[in-house]
This record gives sequence, C-alpha cells and structure tokens, in this order.
Amino acid sequence: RNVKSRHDYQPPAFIISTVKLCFELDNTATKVTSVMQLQRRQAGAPLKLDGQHLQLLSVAVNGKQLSEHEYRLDDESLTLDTLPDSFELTVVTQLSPQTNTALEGLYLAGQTFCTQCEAEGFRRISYFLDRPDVLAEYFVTIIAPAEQYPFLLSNGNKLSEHIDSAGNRVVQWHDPFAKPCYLFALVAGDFDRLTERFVTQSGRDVSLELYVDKGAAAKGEFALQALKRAMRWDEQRFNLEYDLDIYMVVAVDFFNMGAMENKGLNIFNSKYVLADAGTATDKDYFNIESIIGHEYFHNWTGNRVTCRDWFQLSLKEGLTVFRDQEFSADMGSPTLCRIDAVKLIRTAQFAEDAGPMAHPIRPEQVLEMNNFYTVTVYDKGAEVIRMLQTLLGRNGFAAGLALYLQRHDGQAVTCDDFLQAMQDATAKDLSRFALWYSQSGTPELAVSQHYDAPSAQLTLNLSQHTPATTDQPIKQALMLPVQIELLFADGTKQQHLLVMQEASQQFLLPEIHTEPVVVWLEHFSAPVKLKADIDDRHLLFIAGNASDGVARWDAMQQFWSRKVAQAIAGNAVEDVLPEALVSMMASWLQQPEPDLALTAELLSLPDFDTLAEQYQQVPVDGILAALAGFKQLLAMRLREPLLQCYQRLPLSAYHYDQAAAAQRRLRSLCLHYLALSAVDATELLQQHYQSADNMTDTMAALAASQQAQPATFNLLIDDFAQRWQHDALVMDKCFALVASDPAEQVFDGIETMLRHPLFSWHNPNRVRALYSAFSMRNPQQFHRLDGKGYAALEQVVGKLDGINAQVAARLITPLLSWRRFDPVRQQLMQAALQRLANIPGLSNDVYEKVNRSLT
Ligand code: B3K
Ligand code: ZN
Repeated sequence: RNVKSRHDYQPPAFIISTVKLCFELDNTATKVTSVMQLQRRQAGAPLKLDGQHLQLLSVAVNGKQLSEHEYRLDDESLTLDTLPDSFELTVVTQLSPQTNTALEGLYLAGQTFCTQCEAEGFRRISYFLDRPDVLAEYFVTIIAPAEQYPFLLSNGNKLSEHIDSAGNRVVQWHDPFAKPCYLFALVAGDFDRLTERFVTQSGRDVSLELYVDKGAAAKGEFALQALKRAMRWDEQRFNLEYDLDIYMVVAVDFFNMGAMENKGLNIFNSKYVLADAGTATDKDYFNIESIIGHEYFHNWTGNRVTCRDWFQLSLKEGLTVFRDQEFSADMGSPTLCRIDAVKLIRTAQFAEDAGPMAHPIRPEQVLEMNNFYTVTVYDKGAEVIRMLQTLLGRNGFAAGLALYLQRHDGQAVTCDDFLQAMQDATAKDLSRFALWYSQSGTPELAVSQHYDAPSAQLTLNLSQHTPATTDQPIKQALMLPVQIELLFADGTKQQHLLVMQEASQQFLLPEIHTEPVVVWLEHFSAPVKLKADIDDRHLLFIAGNASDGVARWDAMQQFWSRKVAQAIAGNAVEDVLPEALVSMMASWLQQPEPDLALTAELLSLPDFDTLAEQYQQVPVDGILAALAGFKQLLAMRLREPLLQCYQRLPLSAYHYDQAAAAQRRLRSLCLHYLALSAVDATELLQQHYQSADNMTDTMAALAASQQAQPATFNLLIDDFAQRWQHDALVMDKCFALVASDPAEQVFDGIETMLRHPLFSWHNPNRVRALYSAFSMRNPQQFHRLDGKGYAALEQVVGKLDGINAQVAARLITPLLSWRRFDPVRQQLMQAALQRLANIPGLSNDVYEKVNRSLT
C-alpha cells in the first residue's frame, strides 16, 4: 500500500488558478462539469489529477475533446502527458451521492446534498490536484429542482439565482479568496434559516445565516449567538476580522466528525449546533460554543493561511484548538476549561503516545490521512502552542501570530514557517523548541527540591526523559516551560517560570527564608508526566492552598493515584485514607469554593483511563475495584455533608451560564456519591429525575443510578427511551447510556437499541453513541475476561469497514493497545485484530491501524 513520507514533498508540477464548477444534482447521477485554468510549473512533467469513484464522461483541452488514447485513467487518477504551459482543461464526470456511504466527497444526508472534502474528499467530486498547496479561485453553479431545493449553497458570495424553464433553481457563487479544494463546499436542501448581523470592528456588515432541519429553528439560536461572540472575541484578542459579506453554517445529521471550516460555509454535525434546555446538556452547550468558535477561527488559521501538505496539519489544528480553548476560557471558567483539556491529554493523548499509533504532532508517515486527525495532532498540538505562549508571553505570542498571518496570507505553509515568524517577532531562539514538532512520546519530568537554611537557598532539580515510542526509539531533551509556585508557611506565595532545555538541570532560588512547599507544573504548563515524590500531607496542603485551581485539582488527582496504587498493592481501602482527607472533603462540601465546578472537580476521583495511563501493564480489575471501594467509602463517610450540600444548592429554572452549570455539576456529583451510600437512594434519584427541567439533570439522575442502583436505572431508562423515541440526538444519549451499563445486561441492551427505528449503521452519530460508549466508557464489560466485549467491537468494525471506513477506523482504537494488558486479555484482543486484518479488501483506514498494532 502507498505510504507517504513527509520528506518526499514535491511542489506541484501544475497550478490551477481558477476553476468553474457546475453541478447538475441528482441522487444517483449528479453531473459535474469542471473548467480549470492551469499553468505549468515544471518542464516536461505530465499532469496527474486525483480522482476516485468517478465516472469520467469527457476531457477537453482548450475546448478540444480528447479521445481515450490521449489520456490515461485508473482507479485513482487521470493523467495527461503532452500539454501546453498554460491551458484550459474541461473535465466532465458523473457520480452517485446516494450510494456514497463513506460521507466523503458529495453525498446525500437524508434529503440534503452535502460535501466533505478534507482531507482528500474532493477527488470523489471531480478530477483535480487534490492537495492543500494548490490554491484556486472558485466559481460554482448549482442546478437542482426548485421546489425540492429552496437552498443551493456554496462558498463565498452569491452572484445570481433564478429558476429556469425546466423548473430548476440555478444559483451561482463566487469565492474571491483562492483556496485549496479541501475547503470547497456545497449544500442543497430545504431548511429553516436563522439570520443575524455582525458589524466588524472596521464597520463592515456581515450577514450570518444558520441552516437547520425544518422545525428546529429555536434550537439554533444558541449557536448563532455563539458565532457572534466568537467573531467579536477574535477581533479583541487577536485583532482578526471576518473577510466575506456572508457567513453560513449548516447543520446536517450525517457527518463523520464534528464540523468543517469550509470557507464561508461551515458544515456541522447537528449535534454541535442544536440545543435547548430539554434536549441538550451543559456539556453540549459548552461544546457547541467551542466548536462554533473553532471553525470560525479557522478562517484565519487554516483558510487564509493553510497547510502546504497534510503532514503540517497541526499548523492549523493545534493552533486553532488553542484559540478555541482560549475563547472558551474567556467565555466561562478558565480553570474548568484547563482541567478538561488536561484530562483529555492524560487519557487519550498519553494512550496514543504509548500505543502503536504514536506519532509526533507533525507525523512522518501516513497511509490514510484521515487516520491522523488525532488527539496528538489536535490537542497535543494545542499544548505545544500553549507552551509557546508561556515562553514568549501573551504579547510576544500575539505579535508572532500577527507576523505569521501577515507574512503568509494567501499561502500554503509549514510548521517551520510558523515557528520562524514566532522567532522573528520576538527575537527568541526556538531551535530546541522545534523538537516538539518532530519528537513523539510523553516526556517524564522528575523533580526534587533541597532547601539550605543557612544560605537561604532553594535548589530545584529537574530531569526529563522521554521513553521510546513505537515509531521512534531515540529521544532528545525538549524545551519545557515549568511553572511553579512556592507556598510558604506564613501564607505568602511566589511564582517562577523555569525553562528547561537540557536533560538535567538545577535551578537555584536565592533569598528563600523558610522551606516552601513547591507546586510543580502549575496550570499543566507542559504536557508531561510528573514524577514527584510528594507525600499525602503536602498534596492535601497544595489542594487546599495553591493559587491555581488546576494545580489544586491536580494535587487531588496525584493523591488518588497514590491511593489507588496502594489499594492495588493489597492495602484495604479503609486503611489508606487519612482522616485529614475526609475532613478536607467535608469542608469543601460545607463551604464550597466560589467556583462550584472547581469544588466538584476537587471532590472527584480520577477516571479509569487516567489511572490506566500510569501503568505499563494496565491492572484493569485492580483499578476498577479500587475506584469502586474508595467511592463507596467516601459516600458513607461523607453522607451528611453530601446530603446537606445537595439540598442547599438552590434550584432555579434552567439557564445555561457558567455559574448555573457549575451548580448543576456539584449537585450531580453529590447525587453520584449519595446513590452509592448504603442508605437506599431510590427516592432521591427518582425525584432528581422527575423534577428535572433540563437534560443535564435528567442525565445526572440516569448516570448516577446506573452506577449504583440498577433497578432504578432500568425504570428510568425505559421512561427516558419512551419519552424521546422520536428525537435522534437525544436517543444518542440513550444509546450511550445503555452501552455504558457496567452489568452484563449491556449486551442485550445494545441488541435492543440496534433494532430501534432511529438506529442506522449509516449514521456515524448513532454508531458512535452505542459503540464508543461501550468500548471507551464501559471498562467492566469491554475488558471482560471471556472476550465478549472485544468480539462485539471487532464485529462492528468489520461490518462498518465496508460502509464507512473512516468511522470504523476511529472505533477500533481501544483494541490497538492490546500490548498494555495482561496475557489473557492480550491474547483475546490480538486475535480479534488478527481476524480483522484477514478481511479481504480491508480499507486503508483500518488496515493502517491494525497493521501498526500487530507488527
Ligand atoms: N478540519 C476539520 C476536520 C476534517 C477531518 C477530516 N477527516 C474540522 C476541524 O478540525 O475543524
Ligand atoms: Zn480544526
């Protein structure tokens, strides 16, 4: 199979300056006419256009039709050998959107035509130079039956619209900004449309349009307002203004990922647009705002300045995730946003580094590009950008970003170009920092302190070591910003930034008159595993006293990691919990922090995945037993303060904002513990469920009862399924709950849901709701020792591979790290992977992962 390497990059032999596309839409026979202006950039080279799953109808050069022996055609390309230096190429193709179940290229989503071109989907629409460094100006004509398709949308500005004599609507679009074909989009359908206006900082009027399923208009309001907030924020924070007269967002039900930043015409998974109190949780609201922001921020970081090749993906994704995280932090609670980001790094990203798909944020080798839209490229990529900001300061970073965008506007560039701009704007040497782009793996940072009273000097010893990864045996020392805080007995505090550049370094802090407690890696200032030997007492002291909420939460996480390890080593859970912990937790419940959500986080144990990443071989049963034991114990010891806290928190009509969401979070945490306390909690759970006026509280009652009160859960989930049987997005929540049932009945539950009228193997949201929940949020049943859990996932991946390989390849992830488990589980997982590997005609998507995992 055709693996590509980053080092093999060659500039294109031809460029395409303009393209005129005409779509005559039809469910099974859409005709696409493409008229391109090409210029040669390399003497003598043939023109090799990418194309897949297309029926070629005709090819013409400068208006003259070519006969079949004047070009070469195979499953992947159309090649023309003798060509002038500058010419017009006309290619006419036909394709079938209705049978396109891969949801890449042009496909039918229900009744709606829509496109997804990133990374390499445009080649399923027409023969083209499908690579991000070929930037063209697009003119698009869409023709479809007028009655059925009131809206025919594409990028840029609408030039004209009319209905022809045959009753077809004909709409023409022009995008004045040259763009790579992955940013092309087309949508045709019937919708409810919401509109808004946004006046940019320089006074230009932009019309905002949000398209949703008919009848769902009210559920689009939050997303539309979030868009306005994002537009204003980017002006205020980075002085970046929108550049077209119209910005459209369309929500569709069938979509492979969250959303897509097509120029002027974002296409969204409806899950990340539609919300109201009854159907969306606080988390859904949060995600909508953040993804609306993310796609909008791409207009500059991704669209105006794009990637030279797909190995540079983090150039736009890491940077844009960082930008959306900063936006979310400014809209809500910076501490909570950071805690959630850190959790993701410590679970999914650390796992990726420790598994067979380990890669640097700028990958070196790729078979299927869609496999590299990873938590490493995105979220570790964002951590790398965050470290830059820490090292350069907010102003330095902003200056670097401004220089980068101004220098490269309209270009397709590399991560090196980005770093160069940062360096030029700040006069800082970033050569060692650049290693973050080429080195994979999770660095381990070992720290210790030594205090010398006579000289009033604090010595801090730091050493870093990155263990080998499957893709890269040898590692170098990285540039690490280590933010610390010193906590003194008299209550005073000091902050320092230690910048590590070598494997081992000593930092001397003078004039320290008493020995402080050191808070390491405040705000998770670098994406590393901290190895610090801090005892229980000091961890609890940090949890109570550090200035940074993230560091306080982190101290509790470290505390619990120690406790879980002690329990796994054979200690009884009652014996390892100090009394000080219980009283500290009780006092947080009695007098919560101003930020109630932080209180909830301080009172939460690390989840299974976070703990699993701390072991070479994951002690599945040990972790599960320890977590259950500690939670049960806390529930009993803290029952009174939990109940009081729960009852004291006022109930008010649902509204999504930071404070109200935080209050619900803490209430739900109390409910979770209370459900576990020995006293029967049925009534409390029932009442929480019945009195909920919003989905957040409804889900809290369901989730809490599922973990502790199975009989209550079965009653409530039946009611829930009945009540929401017609709402696909809510049924996804139901599917996910059913699939996370820790009891064996989960298999019957999944079977029942597969027969639900709303379930479809063709809809990624439905499939993911069931099977991501099962394989990623149900360790009890997924990791069963009889292999039934692994077999369930294996079957689904095998079945989906022929329908939608991209989704299949995403689902397979939990099986890939089979080497991290005990021999019995290893053998079962490996056998499941082996059977998948043997499927004839396996897609590149699944093949690449299975193959890396087995070799
Ligand atoms: N750029 C798209 C992701 C495309 C994924 C292709 N498999 C969404 C985003 O990151 O904004
Ligand atoms: Zn993105």
